[in-house]
Amino acid sequence: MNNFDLRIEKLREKLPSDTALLVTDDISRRYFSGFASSAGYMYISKNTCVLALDFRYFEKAKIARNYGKTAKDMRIVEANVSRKDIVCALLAEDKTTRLLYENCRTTCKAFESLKNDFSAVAELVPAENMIELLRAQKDDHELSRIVEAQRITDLGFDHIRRFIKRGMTETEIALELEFFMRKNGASGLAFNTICVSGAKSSMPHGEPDETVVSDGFLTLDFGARFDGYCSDMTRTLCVGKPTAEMMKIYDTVLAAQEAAFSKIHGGVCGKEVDSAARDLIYDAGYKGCFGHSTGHSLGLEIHECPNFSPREESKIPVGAVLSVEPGIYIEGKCGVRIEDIVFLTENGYKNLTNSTKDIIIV
Ligand SMILES: [Mn+2]
Repeated sequence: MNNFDLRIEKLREKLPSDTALLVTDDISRRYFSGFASSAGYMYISKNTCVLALDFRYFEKAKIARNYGKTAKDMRIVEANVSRKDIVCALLAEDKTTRLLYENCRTTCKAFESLKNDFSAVAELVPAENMIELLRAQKDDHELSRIVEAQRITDLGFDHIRRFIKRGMTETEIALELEFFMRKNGASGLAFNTICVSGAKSSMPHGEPDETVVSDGFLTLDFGARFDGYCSDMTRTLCVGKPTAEMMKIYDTVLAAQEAAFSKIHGGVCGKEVDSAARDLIYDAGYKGCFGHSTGHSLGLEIHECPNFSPREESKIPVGAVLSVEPGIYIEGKCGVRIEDIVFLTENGYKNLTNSTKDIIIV
């Protein structure tokens, strides 16, 4: 049994005996099968696991399985007849009439197609967040990929902090960072790089453009992708000498991150971590200047559940990987965000980000 087989086994523990799951989402399918494709589906029941792929992926998947890169206890079939025919035959074999579907990841149109295909033979049951709950706890295979993605990201920061000069454009800096990470092993980006300077740093999700970098903060929020897994980090640098007010903002964000860290351990309630950071920022006089959550889970997707947010009532499990990214944003003026990613353990956490947080003055 490899990691993918174990994920399928964990899912089976949650599946009622008379129920099968139809996995249609690209990410969910990759999570259980180990194979990435832009189309296809999986049928998983207590006794059966089938991955159906079209001609474009069939040969590639067979090779991947021969190299041990996919689940072993899984049949790979070529989808050369309709999904309806293949899945109805599997349902009949299993004598199952309840089919779970990914209601959180199904469009209205795709749901119509599910109804057309299966409502005559099975009851369609929403899976709700069953898969997402499993994905919240990363296994060693996943953790090693996130660690490697973050290693490349840290390397990228070490490079770019020396590269940045007054007079460059934001786009120029973002491109250099992205090219460097690709050259150093990233298979792609986890998300579009944020590189915002001066007054634009007040926009948490501002985009790099032809703005020329001059005096003020410069926020870089970026991440490499490695074998499908994301990393995520933010550092705010200062171009020119920071004013006393700028240093106060920077130090407050740093202290807020420390306050969040002090609460983190496996089983902590998500909103408890958020309020540690948020209260510190508000108490320092920046109420209304921190309008996003303190952190989010990440893995195959850059934003996963659960979160460190004011609305997160659930307990964050051991094995979860989340960002810790408080910020202060003063509209029209400036902004600071500092972000690391952490792996939750029984008694605390391990910080997976290794870059310095001392203010860097360019
Ligand atoms: Mn983030």
